[in-house]
Amino acid sequence: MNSKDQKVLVSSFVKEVNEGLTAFPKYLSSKFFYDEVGDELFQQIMALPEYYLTRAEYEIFKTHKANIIHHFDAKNEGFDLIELGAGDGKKTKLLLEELLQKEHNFTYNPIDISENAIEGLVKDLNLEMPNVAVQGQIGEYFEVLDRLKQMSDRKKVIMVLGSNIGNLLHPRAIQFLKKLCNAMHNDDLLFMGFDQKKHPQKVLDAYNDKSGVTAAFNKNILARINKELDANFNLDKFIHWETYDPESGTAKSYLISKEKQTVDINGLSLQIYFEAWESIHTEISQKYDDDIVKWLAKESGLKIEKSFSDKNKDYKNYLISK
Ligand code: AVJ
Repeated sequence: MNSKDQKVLVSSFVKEVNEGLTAFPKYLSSKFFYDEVGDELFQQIMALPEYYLTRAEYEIFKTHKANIIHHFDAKNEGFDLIELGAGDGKKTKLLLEELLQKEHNFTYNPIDISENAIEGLVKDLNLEMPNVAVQGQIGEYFEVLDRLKQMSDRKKVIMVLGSNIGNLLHPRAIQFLKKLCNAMHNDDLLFMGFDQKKHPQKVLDAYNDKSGVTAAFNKNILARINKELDANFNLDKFIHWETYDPESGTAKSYLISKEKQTVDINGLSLQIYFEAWESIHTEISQKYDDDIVKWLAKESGLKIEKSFSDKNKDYKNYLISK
């Protein structure tokens, strides 16, 4: 990552940790989960029996890859595939393989907030698929969008997989989609994953697995503050807590202080007080249905062209146009 990107990310971490932990009620942004340890824990989450999302999307790609990539490049004129929040790219590789096999002319541009993830993915692809033109970028969604417009004037297909959009509450999701719409030309496409509403227990289990990986993932944000901002959070003094509201479709993660305590964040010259059972809100994972996705699209000047679902109907990918 170039040093400017690095500085932007570091300063947003400092600023937002400061803001979130001095606010009432306290919060931290889930985008800060993904350092090296967080990336590794998220890999473990994707392999958990309870975390159905990754497998569902993988199944959709396996089953419908020919149809999906046909839509990406229906005119066979070539295009740039841009992926926001690419992570390890495991599911995307299914599509890349298919694109290669059908001899489409394309480039792949993965973008992620984690430098570690992007470096790994680019290295990986250069080895496994040397014929794919890959260009990785580090950045946050909203900031990267401003760069999108200036990219080539070929057709663009922008992917946001894994239900990553679920980290945004609807008003922010609409802001994000509007920006995407604004960066798109008429022929460009969005291809997005939206986790669907389902039995509330299944959602709760996915975010509160028996083996405690998700708890460790959530608490890692405190470990990261300890490391990067010279703080002394005792992780054993917090519990991971998950809620799901079937009416709004919003799953929320919290860290809850088991006792009254004080934490020093030396890097911010800050002392944080916790009452017993006070919470830090760390993540939302929104669940959707067709009506909600349709509404989000309409509010953002977009329309749904097609959707693909897994057999269980747990998860859907939507092709969206301007
Ligand atoms: C990567 C944001 C889609 O919300 O399902 C997994 C992250 N958090 N377990 C999700 C996550 C806890 C994940 N996203």
